Amino acid sequence: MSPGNRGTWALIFLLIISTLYIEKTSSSSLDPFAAKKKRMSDKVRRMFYHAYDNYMTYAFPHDELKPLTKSYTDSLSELGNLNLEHLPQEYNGSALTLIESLSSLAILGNHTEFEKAVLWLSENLTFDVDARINLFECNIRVLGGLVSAHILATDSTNRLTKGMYRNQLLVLAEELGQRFLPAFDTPTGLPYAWINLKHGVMENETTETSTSGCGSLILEMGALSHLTGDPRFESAALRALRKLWSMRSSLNLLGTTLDVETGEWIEYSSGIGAGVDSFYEYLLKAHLLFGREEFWRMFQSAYVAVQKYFRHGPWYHEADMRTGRATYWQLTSLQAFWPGLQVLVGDIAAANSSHREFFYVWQKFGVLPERYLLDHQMLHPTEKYYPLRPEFAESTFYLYQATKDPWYLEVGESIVDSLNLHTRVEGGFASVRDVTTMELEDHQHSFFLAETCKYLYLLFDDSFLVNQNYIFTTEGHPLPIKSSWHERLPEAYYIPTMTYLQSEDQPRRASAMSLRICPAAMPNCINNHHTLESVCHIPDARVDHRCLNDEDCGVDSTSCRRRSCSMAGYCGLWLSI
Ligand code: DMJ
Repeated sequence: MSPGNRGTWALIFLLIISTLYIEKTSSSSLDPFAAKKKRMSDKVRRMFYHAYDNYMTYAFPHDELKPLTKSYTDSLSELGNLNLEHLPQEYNGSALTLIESLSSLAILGNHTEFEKAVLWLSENLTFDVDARINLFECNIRVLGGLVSAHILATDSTNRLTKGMYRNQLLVLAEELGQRFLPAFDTPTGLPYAWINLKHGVMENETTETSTSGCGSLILEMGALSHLTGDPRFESAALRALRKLWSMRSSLNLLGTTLDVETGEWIEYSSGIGAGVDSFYEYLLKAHLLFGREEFWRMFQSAYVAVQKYFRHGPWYHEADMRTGRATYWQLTSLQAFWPGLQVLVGDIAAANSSHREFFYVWQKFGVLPERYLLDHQMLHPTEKYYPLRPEFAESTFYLYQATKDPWYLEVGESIVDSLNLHTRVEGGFASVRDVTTMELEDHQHSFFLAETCKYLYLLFDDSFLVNQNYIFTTEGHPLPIKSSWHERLPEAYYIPTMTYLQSEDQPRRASAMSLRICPAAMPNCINNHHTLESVCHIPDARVDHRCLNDEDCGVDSTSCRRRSCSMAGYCGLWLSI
């Protein structure tokens, strides 16, 4: 070996030794708890990149990855399109999974990939395509993904883009928002569920839509109006939401599907799952993001009605909006977001008890089945699938944020293990077709990158949340809470023991995750947030709790169950609902 070679080998040897030393000292300097969190966040990071890299290799710029065959699907026009009608001939995708990954890349601190993605999208993405898309899906995934990434790109603390950013994502978002507007041109203001991005509403288009379809547009479209100064997006979404709310029954319940031309309900039965879920979520989050009391009032009434008519212990069944009578007794995978929403509202005990039931079902099957029949204690015969949904991980993240109980980290670890065991394949992560056999399906949904991986990562590493308060859209895209977007920040947000920052965009710690949101009508909770009343509480008509009939009784604050009048004339939890 020549002296030159010897020198090179010595240098390589020294480098290896010092790298090993740095790794050893940096992980051993962490306490076991922090080391575990670090190990888990690294594991989730690797999951995200396994899904992302495979998408970029085999599917980009198409919409989603087919991980089993290492190919792609242009699925934007298929989302929500159960009958696969009017599929486009000339559509080659909109890089849906890349758009959905932007905010996750930002959270993982991957500036290079974020910047590359922004450049590609600004040079190549167009919405002038002859594709019929579902307004709700396109709004939460594409518009939400773009708007959130735009805000993150312009936030100097993230340093995501090195001076190359000239609002390209906002320009794209605005173009998309404009293409949404014709959908709202109905006598009721309720938008069509489907719109062709190039040609607008198609002839003979179905007039049927869902409650979540027209009631969960306000975050993305409202944010777009705030960012562009064009009020049309927010107005359209707000008009639809107000109309929808005006259609509630005297019990403050809504149905699941309706007609946008007539404003009549089609399906009167509803719950907190499919077709309705994000409607509730957006009432509360719109209040947090825009600070409007109107949203809070709607949410409060809607939430109380859910607790009163759908809740049965830790479970939620469905009920007829007109009578409040139970219709279907089912647990669905989508319902698992509810405990997370309850954390935002301060109902931690209720959130915890439902979350435990979902975990029980998760453990029973290894993942959450799409539908489980509570009354028969069996799986729904045709809905045995698990398409990598995020809702249970999402609630686990919120509950850990609120309680810091390490048990939720164990739940998170068990989710991560199950996903790796059952759904990880060489070409990405595949959906489960049947939870009883763990047979896989050739589809990696974009929300796996936008939500599932993101919530799991944030569960173990929440450093992204330290300097800024965010709400997460229903697709997991973060939007910062800025006082400049607030119509009026209600007093109920302010807790005197907190140290408030003074900058314009962050005048106070208004995080729904670190503080509990109190009903505005309950001033006590401002001073002592440990003795918060549950938001579902409705006092009995008389202070001595005497009654003539059930109508004189309210809702119990701890269990959120409706009290009824006993034969002796006292309000109490005598009968289960
Ligand atoms: C996501 O697209 C959103 O969370 C939506 O609100 C409903 N669920 C899917 C993922 O399960």
